[in-house]
Amino acid sequence: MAAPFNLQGRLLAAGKISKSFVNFQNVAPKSFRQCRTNVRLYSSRTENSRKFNIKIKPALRVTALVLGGSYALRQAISEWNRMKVYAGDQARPPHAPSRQVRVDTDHSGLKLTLYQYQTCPFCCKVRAVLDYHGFSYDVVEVNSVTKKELKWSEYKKVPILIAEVAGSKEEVALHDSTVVVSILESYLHDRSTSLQKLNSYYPCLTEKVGRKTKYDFPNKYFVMFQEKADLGSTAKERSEERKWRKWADDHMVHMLSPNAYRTMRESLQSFNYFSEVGEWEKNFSFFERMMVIYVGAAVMYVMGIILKYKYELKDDVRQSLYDACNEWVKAIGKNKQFMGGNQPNLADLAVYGVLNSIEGCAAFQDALKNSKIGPWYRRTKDMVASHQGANPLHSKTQPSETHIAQGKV
Ligand SMILES: N[C@@H](CCC(=O)N[C@@H](CS)C(=O)NCC(=O)O)C(=O)O
Repeated sequence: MAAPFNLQGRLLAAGKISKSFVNFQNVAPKSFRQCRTNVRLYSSRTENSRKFNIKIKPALRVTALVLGGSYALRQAISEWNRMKVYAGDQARPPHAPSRQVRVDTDHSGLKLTLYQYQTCPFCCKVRAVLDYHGFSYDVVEVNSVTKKELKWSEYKKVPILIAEVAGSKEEVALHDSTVVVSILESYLHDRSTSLQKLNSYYPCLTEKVGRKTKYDFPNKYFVMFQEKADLGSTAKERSEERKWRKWADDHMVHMLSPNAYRTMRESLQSFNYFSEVGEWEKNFSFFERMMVIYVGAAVMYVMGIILKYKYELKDDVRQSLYDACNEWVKAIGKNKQFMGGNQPNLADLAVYGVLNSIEGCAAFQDALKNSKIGPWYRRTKDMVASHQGANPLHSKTQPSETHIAQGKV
């Protein structure tokens, strides 16, 4: 076949450009013609309106001005309200907490409200950090079907943590479990930087994929701290901590669905467990609850199979779960209690949170029996339940006007 001699044809043949590029090139001149027509139309319209303008009566002008002005004002107010809603400000309606966690020794000065699903692994991660550090907080259980508790928020995922410095009346809505954890940790190390400021260090990139919005927070594994802050760990340890926090999100979490919903029977058992600990009886009507349990179990059984292939789990998905558990225990090493040494670090709490979400499922019991994770899991659970990380809340730098030379842990 003769080689095409136009440039487009050559590039296409050489694979340097795609067919869609060529298609775009082909429509471009048409759009350009359309564009020129539009310009002509526009200029004749402005010409007409100029003539009309000359004849317009003053009263008519005032009316137009008032109408136009009030329309603009209404638009501005609704835009302002929308922004307030997004910032999770006054527009967030009060929700009676489903549960309140109170820790006597909490001196953080923060009023926290967690919007969550009880057994969502990302929410469990956040609760692990809140409990370990001994924060008091309110929990608002979100109805996963109607999501009515999140109507005020543009971000429709859980967890969302609303944080308010006591007495300030200014609250900030923190999104994404990893960002929430990094912000809380940063705050514990330096209370001179406001939560709003800390939140601004984690910009959110959004991307529309079909009807869904994807969120990305490129900084999320970094804890922000002042240059001179003593974090009690080396840069290498912090890099290791980041690596395993990411592993918890990108690997361990993908073990959950194929294992918790491995068979229809297991899927139903898992959903009944979620219903029990999530107090669905309180949060759903009877029919909603039955629908979520039975339809949810069936849907998630199918999803479990899809996810098994997507994340390339072994034929026996349990084996992949055991492998992940053993990989984690191996990463901690024989001489350490936790990855963080004598105390759990954020990676310990992340892996713990993820596994904690399926604690009542058969998959978790099997993992305890057939992998080496048990002793570490129980140690971490004890540390979390007894708020062993609460001390930093008292010993942190007090709010001050000092420099902000934040770095990344
Ligand atoms: N990367 C997010 C993921 C959060 C997420 O996907 N949460 C799920 C619940 S487990 C959710 O809210 N999905 C949306 C829905 O239920 O409609 C995080 O770490 O917080």
